[in-house]
Amino acid sequence: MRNKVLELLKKHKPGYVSGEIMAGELSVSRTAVWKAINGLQAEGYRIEGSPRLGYRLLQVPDRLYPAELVERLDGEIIGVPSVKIHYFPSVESTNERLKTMAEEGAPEGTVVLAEEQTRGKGRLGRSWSSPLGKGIWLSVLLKPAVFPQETPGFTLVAAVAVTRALNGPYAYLKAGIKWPNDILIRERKICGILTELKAEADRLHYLVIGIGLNANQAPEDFPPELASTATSLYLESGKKADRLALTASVINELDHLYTTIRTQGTGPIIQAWKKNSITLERRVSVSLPAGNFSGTAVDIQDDGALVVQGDDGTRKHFHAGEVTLKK
Ligand code: BT5
Repeated sequence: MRNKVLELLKKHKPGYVSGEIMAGELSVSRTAVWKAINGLQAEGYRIEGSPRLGYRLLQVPDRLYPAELVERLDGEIIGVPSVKIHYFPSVESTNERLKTMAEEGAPEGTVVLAEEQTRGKGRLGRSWSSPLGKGIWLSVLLKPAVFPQETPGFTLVAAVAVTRALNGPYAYLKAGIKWPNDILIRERKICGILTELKAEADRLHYLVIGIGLNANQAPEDFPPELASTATSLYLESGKKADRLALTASVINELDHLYTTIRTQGTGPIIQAWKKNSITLERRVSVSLPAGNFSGTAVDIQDDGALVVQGDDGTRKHFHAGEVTLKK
């Protein structure tokens, strides 16, 4: 009932539709329509009621409701059909939740979305700040038929997908990828990606790709220690970001690139990654457990490794590590 009433309101948007007409079309009582309208208003839909004209939908809420999202999806695997999208007002970590679901047999393309994470995770046990309603905290389950060694390519896919989604409405902000998968604007982090996997030596069971994208944080929404290193689309553009539209375009881009990597391999992904990279041709320092290595980032290989040419001319390949961009 809720969905059907919403559908009718959307069909008539921006105009009114009377309670009587809705009741007639849905073969229910006007009270039932009125109850559904009340329910939608409680969910945050702004619906205006006029005694003479009926109801009209003014605004969908700033929530990542699957029913809203699915209207904007055009892929084939990720979040399609909509039963694969799982929405939570609050979770500890969307990655953790999705890993549990994967263990219980969730299908490829399952998506977990949350308005808030109470224990959002970064890499290596670090934490990810995920305040309520301010960002896009999302995880996607993939089960590509590849060897575990091939998984870095899929992390690159996620980084390219996010930059492409940003480059639609926010091309002027020039978001770029810092190896391996941070997305920065004006050298401040706007998005982080955490890929987790379950595998045996020669078989990948599944990949959980977690994406944290800062959308509408104001300065006070960041913990003090991130004040000078993190940013949000709101801070960069001065306008409130449309989280629904952005989430849909991240998922759509991911879906398209996932098809690309499976049918054409990593070649086109690496090309796209290089195009959006802010790491190549920069002076970098790579920190490793054994110490730091400084030089110029010269290339990224098909397996995702970063090639750095040291000051003495030697070239080193990095499959993991932390990169600092130097001025
Ligand atoms: C990452 O780790 O950048 C991966 C972050 C992945 C977050 C997503 S959200 C959905 C999914 N569910 C999860 O639980 N996680 C994923 P790393 O490269 O280790 O960076 C972590 C560091 O970034 C922290 O130590 C902070 O310095 C900084 N940081 C934390 N929260 C941030 C934020 N919201 N924006 C920018 N920087 C942040």
